[in-house]
Amino acid sequence: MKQSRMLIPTLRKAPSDAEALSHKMMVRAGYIYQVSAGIWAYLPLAQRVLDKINNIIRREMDKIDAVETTMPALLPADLWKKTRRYYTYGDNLFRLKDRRKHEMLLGPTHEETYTQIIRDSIKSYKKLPLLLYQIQDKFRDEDRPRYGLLRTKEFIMYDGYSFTVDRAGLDAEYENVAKAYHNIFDQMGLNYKVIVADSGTIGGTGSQEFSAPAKIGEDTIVYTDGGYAANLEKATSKFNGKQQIAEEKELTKMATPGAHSVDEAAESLGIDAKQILKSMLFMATKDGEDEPEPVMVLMRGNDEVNETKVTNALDADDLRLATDEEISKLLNGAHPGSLGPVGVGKDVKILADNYVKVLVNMALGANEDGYHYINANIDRDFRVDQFGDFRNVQEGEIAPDGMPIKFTNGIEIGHIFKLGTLYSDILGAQVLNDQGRQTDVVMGCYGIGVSRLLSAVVEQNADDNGLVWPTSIAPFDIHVIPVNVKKDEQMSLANSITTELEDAGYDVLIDDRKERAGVKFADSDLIGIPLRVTVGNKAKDGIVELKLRRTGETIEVKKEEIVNTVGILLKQAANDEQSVNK
Ligand code: 9G3
Repeated sequence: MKQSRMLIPTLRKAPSDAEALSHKMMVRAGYIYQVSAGIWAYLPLAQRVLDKINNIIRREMDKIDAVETTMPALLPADLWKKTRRYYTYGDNLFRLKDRRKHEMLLGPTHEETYTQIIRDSIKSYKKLPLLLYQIQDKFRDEDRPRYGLLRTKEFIMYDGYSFTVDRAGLDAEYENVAKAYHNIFDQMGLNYKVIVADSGTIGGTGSQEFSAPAKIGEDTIVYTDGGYAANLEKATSKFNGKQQIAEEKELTKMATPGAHSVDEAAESLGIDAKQILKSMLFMATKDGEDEPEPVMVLMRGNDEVNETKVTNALDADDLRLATDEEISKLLNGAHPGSLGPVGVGKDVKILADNYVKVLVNMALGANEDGYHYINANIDRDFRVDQFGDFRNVQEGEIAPDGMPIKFTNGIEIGHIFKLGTLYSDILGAQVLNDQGRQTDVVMGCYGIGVSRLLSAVVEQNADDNGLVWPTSIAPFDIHVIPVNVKKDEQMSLANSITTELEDAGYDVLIDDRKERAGVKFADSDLIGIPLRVTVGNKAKDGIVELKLRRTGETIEVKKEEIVNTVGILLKQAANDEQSVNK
């Protein structure tokens, strides 16, 4: 392929608003172009990487009898109203109307659509199991799109759906897909962790998240060297609270002028933050109930609340902090900085983290600005409706596998779910089973963030000079660079090498542009093709230079040895990339 015919608008500098390495480098290397906030165009080099990733996915899907489809992105709202997701997904859902004012939406995922097709097409268990998938744009109106392709309003997703007559069938498909995911990510040379994830709003039971460690990742992965891994929403640690032994002292109201944070209160009262109870007021909404329910959550002063754990404990759809007005109304004039459970009426549900249970003589907000109580005790001075694990685990605590907890950030690249009959029940997808009885089809759903994968690979592989692609998904295998296109011996050797390598089955990009050598080499480093063949002033002796992008390793070879040497170097590079996961 001639570089003079490619569109690769490389830049010397990254866009000023780019923070993530992958955002900076993929824009600078001319792979992607931002059309608008969260809306990106894939330029020719990114297109080629996407094609290679998709072909790896298709190969692995073929192996597990998954069959490819393509669903419409433009969907009628009615099934989404039936599953109520038209309402529960709020502003994230792109809604629109057609010319006849019919309510439509742009698909953020396709459970409803696939279930509808199965409902209308499959009536007998004999036609199951089925494993369907697509690789297609999804639309989610992200509030804060950022980090290039990592969080966008339109993105490419692989989404697969399994349909079986029973749970055992689902377990089998789920295992096949999980294995296929390992093969896909291993072939891409990705470093990733499989974490027991919170199945969150998709419902169903059981799910696994595939997360690629990266500084910029928005997921916090909790892991140990013993193999435990979970995302922060799910992570738990061995309870190590010790029951405090002290007689209950008299509840006393103390003036703590200007103390609004835990530390200020601890300072003002001269006690340890661990003895201070942090109280937060949330408003929880369950789909269908229009009135949010006020919930106070109590936590040790040095702990952080995990809102997903609270949301799951309440079986709520949405949870948010109460506004100052709501706080004032519900806790008669209380100030957000000195909330507490003492005197709080039954109209506010009170949850407390397990570590609160063992505390005695606590200090906490008096629901009055500038005042706190000391020596507050559970049952005597305030009620707790429900204890539970509502806190974020902290580094160093002991994980369920007995090892100390470590944190890292990760990019969610895949997520697989056991849905059960959630959607087939609501939408009426049933089959006659082998007993002649109607039964809801059992489903699983499986996702890979395909466009997000580009960023994950870049985050894990780029260096200061630009992108470094694993050989399995590089846009080209080899970058042939005639240093001076005006010199016949260089251009003709470069062309013959290109033809020879293409005939040997390699994807070759030849930089035939009339550019200075410095520009060509800088662009070549940016683009990140794994192996470069430089045809310079030794062309007249039939000698060229090979250079591996990842290691910078350079060797000179005679033109007769090129195909052979290239084969050895690329095979070695591929092996090195696979070992990252072993
Ligand atoms: C929505 C919007 C955003 C969403 C969803 C629905 C995430 C939604 C979860 C899933 C579950 C699986 C099939 C492939 C694998 C993931 N964000 N999810 O359902 F309407 Cl606006 O997408 N779907």
